[in-house]
Amino acid sequence: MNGAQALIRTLADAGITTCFTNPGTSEMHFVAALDTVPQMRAVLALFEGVATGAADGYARMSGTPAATLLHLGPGLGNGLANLHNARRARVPVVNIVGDHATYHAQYDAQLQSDIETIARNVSSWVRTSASTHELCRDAVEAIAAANGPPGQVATLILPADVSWSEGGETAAPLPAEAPPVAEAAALEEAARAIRDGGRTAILLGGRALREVGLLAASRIAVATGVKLFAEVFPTRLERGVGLPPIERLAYIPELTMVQLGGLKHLILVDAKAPVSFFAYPGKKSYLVPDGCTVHELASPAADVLGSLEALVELLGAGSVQPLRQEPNAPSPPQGALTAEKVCDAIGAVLPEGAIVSDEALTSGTTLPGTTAGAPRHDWLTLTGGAIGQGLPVAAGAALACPDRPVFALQADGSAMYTIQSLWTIAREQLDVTVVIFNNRSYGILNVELARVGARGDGPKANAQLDLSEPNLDFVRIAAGMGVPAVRVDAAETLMDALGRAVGGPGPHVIEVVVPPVFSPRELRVMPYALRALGALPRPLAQAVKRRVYP
Ligand SMILES: Cc1ncc(C[n+]2csc(CCOP(=O)(O)OP(=O)(O)O)c2C)c(N)n1
Repeated sequence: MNGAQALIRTLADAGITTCFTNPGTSEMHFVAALDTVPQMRAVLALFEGVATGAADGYARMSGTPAATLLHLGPGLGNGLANLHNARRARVPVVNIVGDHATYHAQYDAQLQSDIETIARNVSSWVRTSASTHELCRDAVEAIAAANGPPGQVATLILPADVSWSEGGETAAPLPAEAPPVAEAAALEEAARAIRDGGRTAILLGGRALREVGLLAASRIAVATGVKLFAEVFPTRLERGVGLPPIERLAYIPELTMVQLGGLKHLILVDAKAPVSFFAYPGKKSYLVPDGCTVHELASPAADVLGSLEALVELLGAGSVQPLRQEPNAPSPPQGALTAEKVCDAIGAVLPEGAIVSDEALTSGTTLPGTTAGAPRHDWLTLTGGAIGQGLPVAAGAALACPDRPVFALQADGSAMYTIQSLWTIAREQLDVTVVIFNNRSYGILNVELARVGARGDGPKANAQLDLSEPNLDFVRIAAGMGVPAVRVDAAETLMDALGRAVGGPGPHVIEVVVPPVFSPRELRVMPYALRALGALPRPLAQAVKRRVYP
């Protein structure tokens, strides 16, 4: 066996059976070796950001890492934004990054670069394998690091001669260590905070947003009256009929502060204390209210579910019935399309077992409300804020769960970062329905322009946020990559198109042409309205918040 053959076998033996690739010359022995290991599925992506985002989506849904195969520093660099999102999602990813042969490095050939420096930004484990003999031992260490918990990005750099040389030796997977349950002191502290009587909330993130965690947290909430929140951008939120509903923290900090207002205790479970996504002149970055004490029940490295269940026991809430979402679908919309009507339509048709990759951004503002009472489904979001994640994550999720329908709810600007995903979705014949909200703008940046207090919205500034001239034609773009597509601008035709998509296997693209969610007038008053919100009494502020951000 050469190094590459042993490496692929070692990956497969450790449960890594999918590799998202975009190879080059230095990876040719790895490519050639793929056929020697039948368990390994190799999926070509036409841009590295598609490969890394697909690995993220795959891990979110399967719980096991996928591998990526990337070409030296530039290839890894192209994949960085979605590795950043994967890091923030705390999911396992194992990158195999090809490099020049060890003896070639001294010549500083054209593609030579400092791969480790690029890798370190997103990877908590980085190593350049020094010899064929050591390669697979390095690989099992990479896999163990990726698996965590918490899940992490691990990057194994594979020099071409380490890959092609004979003498490869497979290595057995390293035993996984069981993560610790919260210590008695942390459990007692959380229980005391909950019994204290002041307004208390539990903020759930990461793995706590899966069914078992939600059920445990809901038992606590029903038994004690604490409020439950989900982090703003969950990795994977299990929701819909029969599961405990949970309110997500808002993206806009003024709205988050309404949600958190008056809190005396905030208990973190696999989540960080909330901070504002960006700094805004004169506004707070740290969103925990003054006077609120933060308690960490379980860090991302802990046994998160075991810790929640231990707290249920401590509070004597084991026999309490959790809250369960009732069915509740919006009526099918009618007439000229708006983003809100599209969100209603999604809520009306979302089928049982759907996986939703949500990168709808401003157009999806009302989605949390319109889909809350849909049949049970999973919701995957933009964990790291680096756009261009939605389509690759949808592809990876569909590969991980071939029996489940996947919906990519996708803003137009973000779609264009990794639009090549459509080609992979077509080639692998994945059951993905892509709904592209074509509002012909970087809508959220118009909001941000108003909010940061930047003066001046001259023609040059506006042109940076405008996607018309020329209008993007997603029907032709999709068709050119092998995905059948339709464009709709009326609610009735949208319902027909969604009906066809739900009724038959994908892939499908539905381009919906919608106006931006916020009109220029609303954008002008927004900063003042948000400021006024902070001055309202909490119940009133809550009611207003729920109208704009359900
Ligand atoms: C990798 C990366 N580049 C740039 C940005 C900055 N950015 C944030 S939102 C956005 C535009 C989003 O527009 P679109 O996807 O059309 O959604 P809309 O805001 O119109 O709903 C940009 C460029 C980012 N977050 N990530």
